[in-house]
Amino acid sequence: MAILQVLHFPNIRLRVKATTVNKFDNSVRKIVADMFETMYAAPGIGLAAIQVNIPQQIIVIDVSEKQNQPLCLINPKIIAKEGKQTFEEGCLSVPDVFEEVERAEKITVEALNQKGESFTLSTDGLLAICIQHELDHLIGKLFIDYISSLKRQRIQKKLLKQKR
Ligand code: GNR
Ligand code: NI
Repeated sequence: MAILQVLHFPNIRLRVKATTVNKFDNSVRKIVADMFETMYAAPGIGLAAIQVNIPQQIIVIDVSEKQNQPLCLINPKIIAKEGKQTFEEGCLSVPDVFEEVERAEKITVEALNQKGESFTLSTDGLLAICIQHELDHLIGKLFIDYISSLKRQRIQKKLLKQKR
């Protein structure tokens, strides 16, 4: 296993669209294992492969307090949404920035697990927020895209300054 480097905004690699996974071989298992290790080490409650420069539709999540409920979603699709909730979100790719984002309250998502088996999950609360945040990553979208462009520009300035 290995801890992978997480890309930071405004890296353009965070803006690519992930491709679907068609083969469930050792290389996918290795990516998933490394992503879990990277997410737990960060620590974070979710990670999309895009964030570690792997543009494939792979997500790992664990919103449990004890960080002992790993969830892997491959080629995920939201098939139902209901209601609205607002939460102050953060992102490993936008360090030290927290902003309120409005998302669906309840969702139903269809995905494949690491073995390539299909499953459906209906959920709400933080898990629903996290899944929606991660699905956005798969289409090159970040939570700061929901805030004003002025605020986003300020964040970009700050992060570029830190990088030097
Ligand atoms: O660790 C994370 N915390 C978090 C908090 C509120 C809303 C979403 C998240 S996901 C984030 C990890 C991450 O960047 N995943 O892409
Ligand atoms: Ni994120």
